[in-house]
Parts: sequence; C-alpha cells; structure tokens
Amino acid sequence: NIPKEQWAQVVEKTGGPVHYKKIPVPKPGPDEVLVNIKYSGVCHTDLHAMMGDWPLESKMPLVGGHEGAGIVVARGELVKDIKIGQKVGIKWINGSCLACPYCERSDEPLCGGALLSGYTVDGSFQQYAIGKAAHVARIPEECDLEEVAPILCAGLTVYKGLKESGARPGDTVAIVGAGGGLGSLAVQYARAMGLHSIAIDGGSEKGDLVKKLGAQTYVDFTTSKDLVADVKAASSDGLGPSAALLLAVQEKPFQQATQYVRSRGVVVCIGLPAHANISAPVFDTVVRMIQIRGSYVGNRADTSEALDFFRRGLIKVPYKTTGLSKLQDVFNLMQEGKIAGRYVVDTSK
Ligand code: 8ID
Ligand code: ZN
Ligand code: ZN
Repeated sequence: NIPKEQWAQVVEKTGGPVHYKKIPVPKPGPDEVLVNIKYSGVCHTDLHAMMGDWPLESKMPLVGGHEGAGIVVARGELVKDIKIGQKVGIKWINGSCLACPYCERSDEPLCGGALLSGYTVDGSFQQYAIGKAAHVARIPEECDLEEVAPILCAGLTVYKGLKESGARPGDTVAIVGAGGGLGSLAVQYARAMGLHSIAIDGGSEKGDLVKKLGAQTYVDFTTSKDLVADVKAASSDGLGPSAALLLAVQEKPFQQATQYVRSRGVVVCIGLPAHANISAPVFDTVVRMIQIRGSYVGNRADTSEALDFFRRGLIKVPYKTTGLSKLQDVFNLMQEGKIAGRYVVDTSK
C-alpha cells in the first residue's frame, strides 16, 4: 500500500520559492529505508539551502527538510535491525561512508562523503523519504512524532554544542538567538544539564518565551545600549558567561561574544549566517585564553542522547503546526525573524 506518487515541496531554482506538487515515491536501495514522514520541523538551514546562502553546492531540484519524523514502510535487503512500522527520524546527516578516519572515530558529520538530507539528497518535506539505515535516528516508540521532530536537528545540534562548550554544571552560558528554533531548545538542554543561561534575542515575545523555558535572564539585543556590558552583568559574579552558544543568523553577535565571555571562555559557533566572518583581537584572545570553535550537528550517539533527554520529559518543544502545503509561508515568517520557537509541518495537509 505504498503509493506511486506523493505530495512534496520542491525548490526548483536557487532563491525559491518552494512548489507544492506531486512527485514519484522513491525506492530504497539495499542499505536504505523508506520512511513515511508524518511531521517535519522547519530549520533555518532549509531557508539557507533554498536561498543558496552557503559556499556548498546543493542538488537541484531539491526537496528540503531534515527534521523528519515518521514510520518505516520499506527496507532494503541488507537492513536487519530496523522493522517495518518502527519510528525513525531523517536528520541532516543522511548517510556517511562509515570507513574514513572521521567515521572511524564517530565524527560522521566531518566525513567527506556525508550525504546531507534536504541539501545533497532529498529530505523530509515530502511524504516518503529515503534514509541510510545506519543513520536514521531511532525514535523511542513512546515519543510523539509531531513533538519530537525538532529534536532531530535543533535539539541534537544545541545538545552537542553545549557538550562542545565544555561548560560544567553550575556554569553560566549565553544562548544567542535564544528565542529561535535552536535557541528555545538550547535554553532547556542547558537547564537539564545543570547550567544557568543568559538568553539573548530581540523583542518581548521571545523574552517571555525564553524565561518561561528556564533562562535566568534575558538581554534584548534590539534595546540594549551596551550588549557586552549587559551580558557580563547578567552573570552571577559579573565576569561574564563561561561559554556562548551562537545560534543567530547575523554576523555581529559572533564578534560580541568573544568580548563578553569570561577569561578561558569558549565561543561555540553554530549559526551559519551568509558570508559571515568571525574575528577577535589576538592580544585579548591570548591573555584571556579565549577559545573559538565550531560545532556541527552531532553523531549518532549524540542523536540518541538528545532524544533520550526528550523522552525523559526534560525538553518541551515550543512549536506550531501547519500543513506541508504552507511551507513558503513559514519561510517568509522565518526570514522576517518572526518565529518564536519552531514550526512543524504536517505532511498530510
Ligand atoms: O550544525 C549546525 N551548526 C547547525 C544546525 C542547525 C542549524 C546550524 N544551524 C544554523 C542555521 O542554519 C541557522 O543559521 O543555526 C542557525 C539558527 O537556526 P534556527 O534556530 O533554525 O533559526 P531561527 O529559528 O530563525 O532563529 C534565529 C534566532 O536568532 C535571532 C533571531 O531573532 C531568531 O530568534 N537573532 C538574530 I537573526 N540576530 C540576533 C542577534 N544579534 C539574534 N539573537 C541575538 N542577537
Ligand atoms: Zn537544521
Ligand atoms: Zn566517512
């Protein structure tokens, strides 16, 4: 009962828009599964992909989406450990070679042969998507597919970023872009990991949201007269946060973070604004022992761990649901920075 055709949102040229139309249902290869996607989160990465923001070629035409939660409906002959009917997730890393020096050490996102869902292979903005069996996220059966979808990229990425930050329980981290999709989950992972957080974003709606989700303080970048001073002052001893998680889609906050983290502070770059650079004064970086690092999604173990935080009820995704057919409207809101939390699309509508 797998149909021959399905509804999908297709990017036909760089710059968009997406086209809602019927396309063929793909067939899984020997090491792949076919997933009936029920819900997909909409990540800002999907908008970057459509707009061609990055120095990385994507396939075209392209079905975007990489927070796809669904049920396995078919599997290739080599797939033994996944059952038909099992809940799985299509995440950004769709597959990797599993043999290179990076894969050998479970650094699959660094694999030169990694397949990227909704970028180099079609993703979850369709009713039936393909994933390499080794890489699809194993979603615990008790999890609701609509609520769990944003964990597959946003949750995983911020959880990994917090680990990469080296922050220890009791430390304070700045979450920059805290009211967005990644940020609203970062505030909660931080709390669950025993960290204090200083949330930074713009406007009162996002401020209310992040305080409700557990941020100790909110700094509004649209009204703060001296953001660096305000963030430092928001840490309990006034020396600044131990780490900053940069999730914003603007260059400026990347420069500010190196100034407000405390000495030995770690600046973790996660957001991917187009054509952005990060620079810091060498003197200050040396004598204050500042670290600047990148963090890119997470590996399969990080995925399982991030899902387990959700399963235990520690993470409540603040989401709104709309039909897959309305994806362009979601992109328009996202471009204007008007989404507090995450949008999830229902592939049946
Ligand atoms: O693996 C990775 N590194 C990874 C994984 C997933 C997503 C990276 N990303 C990237 C996306 O491609 C995107 O560039 O992380 C970024 C954030 O994704 P998102 O959370 O899905 O975007 P959003 O929901 O639009 O949230 C962005 C927030 O940043 C705020 C906005 O108000 C919004 O709430 N923001 C901006 I734009 N400028 C800000 C500033 N100067 C700011 N917040 C604080 N200060
Ligand atoms: Zn994403
Ligand atoms: Zn590899």
